[in-house]
Amino acid sequence: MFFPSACRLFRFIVRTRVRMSPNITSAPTGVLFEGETVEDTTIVAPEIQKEKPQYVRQIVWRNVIIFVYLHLTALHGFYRIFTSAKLTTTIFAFFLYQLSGLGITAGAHRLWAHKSYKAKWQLRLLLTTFNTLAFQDAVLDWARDHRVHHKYSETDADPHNAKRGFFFAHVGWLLCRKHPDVKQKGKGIDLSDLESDPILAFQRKYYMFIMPLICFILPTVIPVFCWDETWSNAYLIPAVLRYVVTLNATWLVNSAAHLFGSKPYDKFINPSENGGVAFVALGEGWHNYHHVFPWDYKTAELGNYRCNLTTAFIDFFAKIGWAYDLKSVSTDMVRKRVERTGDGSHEVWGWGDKDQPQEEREGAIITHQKAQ
Ligand code: ST9
Ligand code: ZN
Ligand code: ZN
Repeated sequence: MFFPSACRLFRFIVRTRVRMSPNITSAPTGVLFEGETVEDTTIVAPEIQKEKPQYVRQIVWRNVIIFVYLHLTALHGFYRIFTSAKLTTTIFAFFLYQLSGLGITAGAHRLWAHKSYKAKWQLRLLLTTFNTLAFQDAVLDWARDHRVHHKYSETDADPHNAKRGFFFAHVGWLLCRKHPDVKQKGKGIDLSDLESDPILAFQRKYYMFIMPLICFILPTVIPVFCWDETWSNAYLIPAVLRYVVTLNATWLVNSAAHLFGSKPYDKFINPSENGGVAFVALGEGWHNYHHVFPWDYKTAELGNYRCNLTTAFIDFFAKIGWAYDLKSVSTDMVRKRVERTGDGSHEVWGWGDKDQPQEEREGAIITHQKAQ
């Protein structure tokens, strides 16, 4: 038979060439010959195993201490609201919460991380100031993590992977070193658009000077000099309490809005529609929609500003020309997606929606009907 003898000849040639090679080692080739068996299957795998180091959670105790301190101090501030602080101080703190929130929602999130609209330098400067007031690290770092979050959602490469539980997604991810996958996958994310913005480069370069000034010093000094508040109340309420509230409102988007709520647009993903989170996070709780259409500047399908102050803010600046190229999703595109992957909880989008009740169709008044 030609075929077996040809095989034997080929094997002989290969083995002879191998023996003759000056660089040959005894390392296994992984190629099996007739009659050979593999005794230990793991022998071909070590190189592959070495590539992916085993992840061991490493707690950053410095961050644990700082966040515990901040939260306890914020509680003290909350107590002072009802005991000794002036009403103006509390109103001021609330106002700063809205401004710092907009620095995250309209700035870091919708403008920079998602490019869902464009902004003139005046608005970018304003948003960078608000963003620094929020102290969630430089926009460049925030947007890098957030782009990774969207691209690798609910995997080890997601910085606040909600599959690791509510606490990890909420704050735990800031208390330990990142999973190596976050850094590895993050390296593939294009940030050239943000790196070329001089305002963002300035913010990152001088962050450790401007952040303490805008986030803590000014909110403390203004109430003392403008309406005679005490130093401690000014520090505890508009500086620390306001900062901690804004942080938790933001973190709820990663925790609660990734775990609780309906999924009218895509039932196969974790992010959900959560009205409570949308309320505290200035319109960022409509998270099922947002993960399906991350480039919509409204981060929601809502046509109104209820629970979406950020959209009102962007629309206002679009009116005066500082915001432009606002991107949003057409009703038809939404409808198709709802029909394809929604969980059935989507509100009726209009006439003919599959969820429109029959009695509504029959009872509707249709005027000016076309003559038969
Ligand atoms: C904060 C952020 O709270 C909150 C963000 C929440 C996002 C929510 C999004 C939801 C939607 C929007 C809703 C808005 C709602 C707003 C409502 C408002 C009312 N890719 O990070 P390091 C590399 S911040 C590629 O130190 P460690 C890179 O080389 C609070 N590479 O990692 C980097 O060096 P460099 C205040 C990456 O050592 C190097 O690794 N801030 C990536 O594992 C080291 O990076 C804090 O408390 C990546 N994605 O440490 C600080 N990441 O930067 C907390 C890293 O020079 N953070 N690399 O290029 C830390 O202390 C540390 O980051 C750590 C990890 C301990 C957590
Ligand atoms: Zn998310
Ligand atoms: Zn997003």
